[in-house]
Amino acid sequence: MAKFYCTTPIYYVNDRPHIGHAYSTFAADALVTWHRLSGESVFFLTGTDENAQKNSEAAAKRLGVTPAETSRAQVQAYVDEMSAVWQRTWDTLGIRYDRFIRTTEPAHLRGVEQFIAAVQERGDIYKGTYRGWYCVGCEAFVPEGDLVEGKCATHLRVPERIEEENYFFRLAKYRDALLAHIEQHPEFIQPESRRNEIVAYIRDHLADISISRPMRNWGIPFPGDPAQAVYVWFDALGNYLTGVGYGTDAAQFAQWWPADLHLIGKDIIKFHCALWPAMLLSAGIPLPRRVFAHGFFTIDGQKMSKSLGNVVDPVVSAQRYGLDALRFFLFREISFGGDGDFSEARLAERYAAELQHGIGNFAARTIAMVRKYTDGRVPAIGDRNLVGDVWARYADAFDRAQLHEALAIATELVRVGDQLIEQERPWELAKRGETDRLHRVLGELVELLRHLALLHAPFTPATTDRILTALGQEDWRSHAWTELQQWGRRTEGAVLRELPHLFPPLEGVPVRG
Ligand code: ME8
Repeated sequence: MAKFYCTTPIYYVNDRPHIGHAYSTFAADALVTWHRLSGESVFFLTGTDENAQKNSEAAAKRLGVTPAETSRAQVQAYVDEMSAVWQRTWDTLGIRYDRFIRTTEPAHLRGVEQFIAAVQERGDIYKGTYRGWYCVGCEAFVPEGDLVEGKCATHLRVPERIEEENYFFRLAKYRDALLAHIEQHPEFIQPESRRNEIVAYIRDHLADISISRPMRNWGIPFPGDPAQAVYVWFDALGNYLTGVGYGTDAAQFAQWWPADLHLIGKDIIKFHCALWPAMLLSAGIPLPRRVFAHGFFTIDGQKMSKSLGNVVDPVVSAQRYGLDALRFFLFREISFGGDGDFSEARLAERYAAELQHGIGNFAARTIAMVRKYTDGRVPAIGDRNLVGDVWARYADAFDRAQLHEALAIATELVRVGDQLIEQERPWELAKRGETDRLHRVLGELVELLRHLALLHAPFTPATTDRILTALGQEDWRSHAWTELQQWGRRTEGAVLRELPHLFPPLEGVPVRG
């Protein structure tokens, strides 16, 4: 059986999840749902990145003391509490992950130790002196030439000046091997535009990298030298291995590795497409099959930031609009892979036009007409296939991780259904007593609605369940997806149930103007 092992970034716990984090996690959930429904065995990993300096700074800030004054136990208590917030958020948002990994877990620590031992054995770690800048916002060493007026261009803060002895990883040694791998595996980095960016970076800028910092009160002790802490990215990237048993469960690891897809945002592509594969090459571990970097979105045209006060809490948005509506909006509005914008006014517009008056209306009308004209019993469904090549195009979009395309294909069926209703006007057929034709049309509408509900499953799972339950198909998950995709007679003779109001009108939400 084919397997699909998919990961999200593991998020820092120095703050609560916002809509950007939810976007990556919803995307992974949609992709994983598609693969799960396709009958593949799936492993979906997400979690929290806890050994970062920025987490210990956040803990100190919360306590109102300096980082130097906080104890390891205090930082641990903080990350315990915050990690639980993240996990609870994904639970509230219906994310069906298989494992939620925390990088402070003993199993992760063991795996990181084993990994570093393998890299050491290869002769790829040496002691040297690092002189330069470290940005805690990036959790990265910043080349002098990248500073703008002495500040990190992303975080607009002056980085820490560092001059210290620490351990280095021979990253530059892997330049040619990385370039060869990328050339031989064009699918490794997607979208393509990002691949070109990474190739240029590897070719022109790859240099050895410091992978330890002096141990303060936080981080994983460097094996054999507890006065140093493992550089956070060197431990965090390893979560993709330790999350499926590296260092603790060889059978599980053999079952899932290599990862089929690392889903990330474009901000962390260098770590995932240069440092990470080089680390794996050094340790003698096969590389992941694919890294897909989606774009970043702004909020009403502005960068999301605490100081602007425009940070969108996904749980609040889901409460206001409904979880399905939020997921639907994100993948309708933003091309997956490109940058975009999130705006509540646009969300409200799409909600009204495409959910309330689109899917909601079509489903309600179809079911109401069957209940009215045939006592709720689904008439015979003819052989005229009204979905055409929709499933083939949809599968192709998913194979390319083009989530917005897949969803756009799903929504096409609303138009097909609405047109059929307008052309045939079932109420007039009923009036004229054209029963055969009326029944044929109603059968086709029900079958269209069934396909429409299935196609929406990765995006609006609750809506899919509601529609399919009304069609008497509540056991749909126990059927093979390929069988469900056939145009056919599954619902013939079923007695339709009442459909709950799928997308009631929104009250008190902003309208553009
Ligand atoms: O970088 N638009 O964690 P992080 C879209 N711990 N996506 C966004 C976004 C936005 N405006 N803002 C954030 C880290 N994201 C590391 C990762 S992995 C081994 C370690 C998403 O908490 C996007 O997926 O800063 C981005 O890559 C991620 O959040 C960064 O999350």
